[in-house]
Amino acid sequence: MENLKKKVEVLRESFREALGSVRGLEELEKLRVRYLGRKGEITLLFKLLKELDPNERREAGALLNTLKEEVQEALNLKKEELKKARGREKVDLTLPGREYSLGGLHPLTAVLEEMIEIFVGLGFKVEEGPEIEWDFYNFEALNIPPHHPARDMWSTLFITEKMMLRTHTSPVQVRVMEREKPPLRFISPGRVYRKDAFDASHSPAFYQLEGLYVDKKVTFSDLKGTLELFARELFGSNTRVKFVPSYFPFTEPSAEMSVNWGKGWLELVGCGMVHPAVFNAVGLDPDEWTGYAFGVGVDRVAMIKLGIDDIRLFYENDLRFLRRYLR
Ligand code: 2NM
Repeated sequence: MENLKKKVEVLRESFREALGSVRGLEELEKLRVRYLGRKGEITLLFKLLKELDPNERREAGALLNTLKEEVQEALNLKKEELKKARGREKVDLTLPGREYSLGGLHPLTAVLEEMIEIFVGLGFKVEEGPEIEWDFYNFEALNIPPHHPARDMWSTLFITEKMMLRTHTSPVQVRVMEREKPPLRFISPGRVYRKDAFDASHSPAFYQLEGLYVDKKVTFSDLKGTLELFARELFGSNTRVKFVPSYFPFTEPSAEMSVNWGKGWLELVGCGMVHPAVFNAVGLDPDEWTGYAFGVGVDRVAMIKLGIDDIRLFYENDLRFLRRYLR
């Protein structure tokens, strides 16, 4: 009996040790056979039971059963552990990577950035400002006093009597002129708002890029040269431009620049020499400073460049449309 107890202890120890060094399911199965198989070490001990006295046999049997259950339990646990580990390692390194979408620029953004790059290349800085503006910056400083009929040129979305959604990005230029000392050379791209219903050529929110150059002795020739260069960069080097007189309250003289496109001309850019009243409003002496300014509708340019005849395509965000113009 004492002999048997010792054997059980020895077996228990050797099993623990062997289990600890098992690395795979096949090794585990071998271990099971070695201890619990038909000729396993524990199975053989059971066969010794019948050589014991019946009263000792009961105690020894319980001892062996406990050992057997212990070993079985430990084997099961280890099996689960190994199965889990094998699942973790089941990675097929030859599979191609999972494709993930990087997305891309909205076609309007792409065209806007192209336009910005042209002016940056010409030495213009980029300035931004608020989309909700004071009457002073959106109108008054731009030589458009309250109740003046020129206000009807913009279908303004008012927030209060003195606050509105900006109808152009000119207020950004007023802010910069107010804040910084010339010479100034910058563009102000951004979103602007008008009280227009959506149709093929109108959107209540659209994009503008305006430019301003203030220095001593700026001439209309400087304006023409810069805008012609812009048109050729944007539409190709054999693009032709023409300037036709126009009217804006904030420039004098004012003009529209048209670009030849197909058989005809497209009015693309409004421009002119900064009106003395604008300089006065921002505290610059109109006898000392001169400047030119211009404004381009980004949506219009993008529609022409991409061959689109409905501005609403830019704002519906139909993925079939957006993907069509992904570059
Ligand atoms: C245009 C056309 C002509 C313009 C004028 C100014 C400022 F602030 F200098 F007075 N900013 N933008 C301007 C001039 C804008 O857009 C069609």
